[in-house]
Amino acid sequence: MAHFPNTFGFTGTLRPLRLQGDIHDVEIEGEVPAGLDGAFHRVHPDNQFAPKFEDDQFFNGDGMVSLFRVKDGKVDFKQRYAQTDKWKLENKAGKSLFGMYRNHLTDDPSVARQGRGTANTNVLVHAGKLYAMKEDSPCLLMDPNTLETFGYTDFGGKIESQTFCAHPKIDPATGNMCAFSYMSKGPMTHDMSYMEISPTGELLFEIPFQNKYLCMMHDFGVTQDYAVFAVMPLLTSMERLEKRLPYFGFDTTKPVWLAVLPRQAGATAADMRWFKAPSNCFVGHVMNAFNEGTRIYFDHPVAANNSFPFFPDIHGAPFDPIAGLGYLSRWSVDMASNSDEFESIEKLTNLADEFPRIDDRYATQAYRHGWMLVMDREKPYEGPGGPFVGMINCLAHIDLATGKTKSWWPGPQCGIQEPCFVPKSADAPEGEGYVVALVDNHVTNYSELCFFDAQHVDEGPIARAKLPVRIRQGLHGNWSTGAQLAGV
Ligand code: V55
Ligand code: FE
Repeated sequence: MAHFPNTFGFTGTLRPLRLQGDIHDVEIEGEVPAGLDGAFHRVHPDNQFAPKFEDDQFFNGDGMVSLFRVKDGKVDFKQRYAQTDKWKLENKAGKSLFGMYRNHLTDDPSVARQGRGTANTNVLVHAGKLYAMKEDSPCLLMDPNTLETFGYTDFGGKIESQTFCAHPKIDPATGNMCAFSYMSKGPMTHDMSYMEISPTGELLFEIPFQNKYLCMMHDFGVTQDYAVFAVMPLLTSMERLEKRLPYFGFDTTKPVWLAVLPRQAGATAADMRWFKAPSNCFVGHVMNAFNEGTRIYFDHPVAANNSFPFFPDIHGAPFDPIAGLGYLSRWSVDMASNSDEFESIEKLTNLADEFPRIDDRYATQAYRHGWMLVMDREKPYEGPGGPFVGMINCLAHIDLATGKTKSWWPGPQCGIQEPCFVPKSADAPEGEGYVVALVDNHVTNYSELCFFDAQHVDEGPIARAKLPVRIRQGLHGNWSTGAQLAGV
């Protein structure tokens, strides 16, 4: 019998969904562009069974993958669990066996030393497979069309790292997947690596290096010539696990670094440069990065202090929701400089934002268009709220050439999930196309996959695929074309 905890991580907007199923030809309002042929995959954490610990993190839920297949103006919906090793062991037992978020000390002895990965953070089609990713474990492969799970990959036995990030980038120039790992040699190791995977899914090279300190390494930047890592003190330690503290805690007294590694098969840790940020801060998801010669630009929301209330200050400071708001900023460093100082820091918007996205055909390159979710505290909210939900309430487009933003608010009952840009055609100019995003009504409990004209999001959706359920708050997702789905 399932009894989920009566805590805010499992009730209200964060009530588990756990629904696997199919809806053929979802009800549409408006018109889905007839020329669109592809799929939007996205994922959210959704515990298969009630958690062993009432205060467990939202981030520990089993990956639930949604697929919106778009073709001929129609949308088919499919949702399945990522069947990780953890999911299979627990499915067999009929209950949770693994304990708290990333704390193996809290696991049932029957699953000692078994993989704890949940594949709950990002899903992306590459080399004909759906890569389902969680940063503490290897990359899980699924069928992009059926959502059947194949299992973890070691890229043909070649990968040294035991983990794989949840934020790889595809370099449009080579088609390579650029990725990294942290705690690569197991929990609490300082080892990291940068790697590239070919368009056919072969590991091309892997460059090991050591991190400055043991912290969350969630996202990174890739330019044509460099891989860029923002290192911030969202720290962890064995001691925290032993004390059953939240896995990460934020330290406002430690420096923030930007580490830059040349993207070459022969590069080593000795080629890496470490630039010191002028002050402690919280770095969010990466919008894009690019370089002009040795000068590197790295765009991402930056907050004055910790953005994660569930990973508290290690010195006991109370969470500050205002200081935790991030603002898209451009950091610049120069590999030709002899100092470890930044060249410049530029705040690109006054909108508090997160979940930045681009036209991915411009990943690693100079670019003009960005999309992001905005936290507009002036807007009213009528739902029950919770971590991430209720506060993220607008979708915005930013034109980085002019600094102008356009935004759309779905109303007081709704939240929005991460947007994803879809080009109008393979050779359309940058930013010409659509943006898809799930809009969740926290009062009626229905979600809609909304389609926007990418540069006119302020005009509201041009079409809505209306689900008869509300999809739980998720993390990340990506668009793939009909050709990619066919494995071409
Ligand atoms: C994040 C999400 C995670 C995680 C670590 O948003 C960082 C950041 C869904 O899980 O494990
Ligand atoms: Fe993320």
